[in-house]
Amino acid sequence: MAGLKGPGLRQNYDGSGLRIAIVHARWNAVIVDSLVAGAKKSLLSAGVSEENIIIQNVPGSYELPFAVQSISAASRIPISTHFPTGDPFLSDTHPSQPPQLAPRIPTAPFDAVIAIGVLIKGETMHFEYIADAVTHGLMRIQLNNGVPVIFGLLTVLNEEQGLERAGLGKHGQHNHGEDWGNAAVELGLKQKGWS
Ligand code: DLZ
Repeated sequence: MAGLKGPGLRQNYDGSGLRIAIVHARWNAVIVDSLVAGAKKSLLSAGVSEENIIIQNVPGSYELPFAVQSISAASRIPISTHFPTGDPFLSDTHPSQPPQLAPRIPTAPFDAVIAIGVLIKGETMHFEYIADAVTHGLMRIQLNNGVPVIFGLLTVLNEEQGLERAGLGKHGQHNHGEDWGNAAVELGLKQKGWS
């Protein structure tokens, strides 16, 4: 039975035709790494293949919108328009493109992007400003590009709250990253067509 909170009963979506990017911040790495692992686990169990899960990282949560924008905007343009011989990020040898000109962010299309970061409240207003900017930035990016962005930003008051939501706490809460992986598969499929 579904609980009062959470996304309700899990739907069985087939993610085998999807390509999903996970972009995560490196701040609060123990919590973030567990959330990323949870998201990846859900993607794999929905049938997304390992090679179609691309994981990128940025220093902190404030950098998430820029990275997600780079990936999402490129997702609207076929790879062949950028690079006639394929995606240089994913291949070691790329005859038509000098390595120094190859983009550092993968350009192949993604059906959804999961943005993951953990903001822990401190003694200043820093937390509020970053949480607000990142939240609005990610929403704007998904609406502008038409590529779903899954909101994996935890905004917690202390480390314990973060650990709980990453499945690492004393109270045995589940790993929210798993929900985000499921949401990416569902929205990735719905982005392709609402039937
Ligand atoms: C600076 C900072 C602080 C104080 N706290 C966090 C945090 O809790 N979580 C997080 O993801 N990032 C934090 N950062 C880093 C900023 O997000 C950002 O990387 C820097 O301000 C550089 O733009």
